[in-house]
Amino acid sequence: NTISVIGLGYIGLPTAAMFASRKKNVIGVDVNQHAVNTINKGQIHIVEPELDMIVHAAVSEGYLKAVTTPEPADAFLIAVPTPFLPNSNSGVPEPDLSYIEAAAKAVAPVLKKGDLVILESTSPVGATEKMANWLKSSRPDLSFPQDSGDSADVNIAHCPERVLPGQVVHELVTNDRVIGGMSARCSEKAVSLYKTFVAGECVITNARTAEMAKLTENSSRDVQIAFANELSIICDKLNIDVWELIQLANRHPRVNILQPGPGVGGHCIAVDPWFIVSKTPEEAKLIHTARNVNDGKPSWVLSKVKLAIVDYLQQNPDKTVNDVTIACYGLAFKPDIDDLRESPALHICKELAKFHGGSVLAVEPNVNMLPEHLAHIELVAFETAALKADIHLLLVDHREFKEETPKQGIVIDTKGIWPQS
Ligand code: SAJ
Repeated sequence: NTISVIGLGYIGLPTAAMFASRKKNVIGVDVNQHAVNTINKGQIHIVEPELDMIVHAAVSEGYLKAVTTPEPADAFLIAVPTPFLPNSNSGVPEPDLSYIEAAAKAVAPVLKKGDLVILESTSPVGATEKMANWLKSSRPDLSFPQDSGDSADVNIAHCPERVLPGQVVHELVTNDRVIGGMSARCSEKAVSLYKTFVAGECVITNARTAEMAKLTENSSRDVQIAFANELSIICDKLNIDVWELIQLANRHPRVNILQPGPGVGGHCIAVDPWFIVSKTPEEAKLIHTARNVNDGKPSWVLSKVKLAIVDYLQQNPDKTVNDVTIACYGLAFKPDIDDLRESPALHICKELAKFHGGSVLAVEPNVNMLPEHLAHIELVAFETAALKADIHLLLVDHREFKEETPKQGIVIDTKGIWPQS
């Protein structure tokens, strides 16, 4: 049996590699020629612990190859991005299904009777059915489950990925899987495919519920983080240490508040709730508000920095604003990773560099150099920033920052890891 994975990114490549590690023949497909070439050399183009070894073994043993155009297989897993379009007419970001549409149209010509097509990409409710319709319109000679149920020629399911970046290899095996078949037979076929490497339980539902389950998981986290972020703003006004407060409240046996921070980043939690809001804008009030609370947090942090600059100049009347050095500690979207994409910390640092006339330094122990478009931000060692800066802005609770504290200057700690002055 041959398995084809369409989209060799953060989810597709590890998934392809897991099947290959179980001695399945896997054809990975990606439109990015550089990614395809890198994988065929047994290397990886993304950062994920342990993945390099698994891909290297899979390619050198001949179980995994990468191509740019789909080839016939027995199962197709689609793991392409589903970004959102921020400037939609409704004012609410709308999901962009064009990558799924392109993947479906690329796979359609090689589909044959008995094949299984699984959508893994995080998708708005109804996307699996849309994908099924794109396949159907390209292949009128085959029958599909939206018309033929269990007797369809092609089986289709939605099985959303739920793995945590940084722990993908482990979580792919151990997490439970939600299997949303468009018919009972679709679900059964999908379960037996995933059982190749999934040790967690494969729980069967329908495609729409599976789509909503994934969106619900990430929206639940977003709403809970928004609660913590709102608390942090309230506590700041009331002169209460929010981290002490949360620790105290969490001693209650049925309370478990998450941690505030400079905002919510990453490619999932700040995106997926919009898929619910855009579908049901009237009903999704809390989910919508939570998104706004979390998206508003970086501006609140910036306003705190502006107040700190005023404070500093009052304490140092011989200085002007251009003499004030600000250091940002952490640029990644969460602790102990090097991923700077969709990062509120990076956004805050970039905004500071734009409006502040004095120097803005950045400390990011997980990267050696900044990409070219960030060349105006000076990357320095912790010791340099701690010594030089007048205002210290802690943005990410990286391991390294828990071990050292700046000894002078004004501290703004968005993660509550440095002792309060
Ligand atoms: N964050 C806080 N406070 C917290 C926890 C997180 O501010 O208490 C922030 C982080 O700093 C980060 C953002 O939230 O900026 C998201 O980080 P995360 O660790 O919560 O999640 P992701 O985006 O790395 O991965 C999530 C996971 N979903 C859930 O935990 C429900 C993962 O399992 C999903 O597979 C992934 O989204 C995805 O691909 O959808």
